[in-house]
Amino acid sequence: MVENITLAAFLMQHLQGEDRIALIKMLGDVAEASKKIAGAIDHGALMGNMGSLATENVQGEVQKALDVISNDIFIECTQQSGYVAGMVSEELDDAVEIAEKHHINGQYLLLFDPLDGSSNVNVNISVGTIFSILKSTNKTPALADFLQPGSAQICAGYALYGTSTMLVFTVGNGVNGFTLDADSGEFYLTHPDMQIAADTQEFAINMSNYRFWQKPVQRYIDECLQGEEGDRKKNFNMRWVASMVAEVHRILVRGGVFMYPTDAKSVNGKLRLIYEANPMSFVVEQAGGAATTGLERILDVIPTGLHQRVPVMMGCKSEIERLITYHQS
Ligand code: P6P
Repeated sequence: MVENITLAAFLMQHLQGEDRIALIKMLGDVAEASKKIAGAIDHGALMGNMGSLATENVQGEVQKALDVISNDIFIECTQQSGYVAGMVSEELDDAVEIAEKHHINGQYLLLFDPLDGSSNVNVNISVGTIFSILKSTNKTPALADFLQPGSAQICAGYALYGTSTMLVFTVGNGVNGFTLDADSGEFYLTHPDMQIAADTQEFAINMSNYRFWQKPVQRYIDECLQGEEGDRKKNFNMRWVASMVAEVHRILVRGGVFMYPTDAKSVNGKLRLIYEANPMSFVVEQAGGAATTGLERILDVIPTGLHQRVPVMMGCKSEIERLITYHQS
């Protein structure tokens, strides 16, 4: 804990600019939502909420009970801030429009994945919530307002429901992490100014897709596996949690790269651009890392659909630069 600095105190002391009051309110609401989602997960098995529903989301993925519960909690906690004009959720086909009378103070957009990695909840592995905040030029947002490139984000971050519950976010001047004290219900600054290590010996990728990858990715992984006998002349370690939030958090804390690239099964990869890749890319870049599709900076991609997917490689800048070079040759 850093000098007992609560989230609220940090926001009051550090946020500046025209969006200051809006972000203080919205981040407070996101923190409240993450506390309630953490509680729902903790009690999931006790409440019989660990199973799957008969429904599928827009991605065609079977929804877990906690997917829907987390989605409802997030919307309930954030829709009445007076600043949010619209929302996009991984769990909902269309954008949620907030009546103008409920956001007289501004028109911000909240894009989120309420429970990323939810297939892990019933095996008790860390999951998370990912969120992104944009500004709309229209009091009643149109589809185009949600389809801004990631470089337009004013705030992004995640809640991690792991061995402890954390909230990690950026507003464009660095990344800070807060840990929930369950006894008091307060988030405390525990990870100030998070920075991704300049070098790494750790990569995260689902190796079972090896045969489907394009050559540049196969080359990169082959060299990691060849270790000190190969061109890299150093040994690598591998991790795969199947929970993007947990992987990215590990990379912020101890370095590494996270990869969900194009593969022959899914030409645009698996991860969604506007509420997974963009917010995590903003955080990673603000922590001194890099994030690419292999062909372009993720934050420069112009979205064409609310749920479009994009290839993702992010983390230690030198490793991402190597991957970009391999994709160019
Ligand atoms: P696979 C979770 O479903 C997710 O969207 C990410 O959090 C995670 O990194 C990835 O998919 C896991 O995918 O194919 O290994 O199950």
